[in-house]
Amino acid sequence: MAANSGKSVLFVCLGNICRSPIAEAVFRKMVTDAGAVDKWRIDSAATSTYEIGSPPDHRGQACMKTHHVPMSHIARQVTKEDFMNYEYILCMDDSNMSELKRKAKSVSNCSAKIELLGSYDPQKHLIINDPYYGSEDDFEMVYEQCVRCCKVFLENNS
Ligand code: 6LJ
Repeated sequence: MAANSGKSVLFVCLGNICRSPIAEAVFRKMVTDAGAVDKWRIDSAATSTYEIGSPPDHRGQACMKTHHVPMSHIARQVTKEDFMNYEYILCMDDSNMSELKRKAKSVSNCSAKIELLGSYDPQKHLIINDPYYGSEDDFEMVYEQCVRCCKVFLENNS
């Protein structure tokens, strides 16, 4: 096998500008620091079309700068191919989950495991709430949840 030994994860939220690009960036940094970045395909996407083509929310960018986590992404919507090409699709809330399950029904060979990222939280905070109408503190909370969950997800897949 060449650069990629087959591990893959797609992080998904409503617009792909707040939560999922943070999760993607946090996970990529962890995997990079663990020396395993070549083993993984990592991306993020939206259930909606709301922000296709947009960079991450400026509050999330500020939060990532504070924590020295590189983040570079342009929002895109999930595709049918994503359901066949990713081993894991990790989403943030119940609304994301129902949208993904609904979309997966129109894919004949959906092999992805669709799960809540929060299901990996050792502190059992299951839902990662949409901070779009929230404050900087809400983005900080998203970041901290992503760190806890991504750490366990990576441990489970190492
Ligand atoms: C169709 C009607 C909605 C949101 C977001 C919320 C709203 C967002 C957003 C997350 C990421 C045309 C588009 C909702 C990016 C954009 C404003 C409305 C977009 C919603 C409900 C509760 C809490 C947050 N919707 N954009 N327009 N989250």
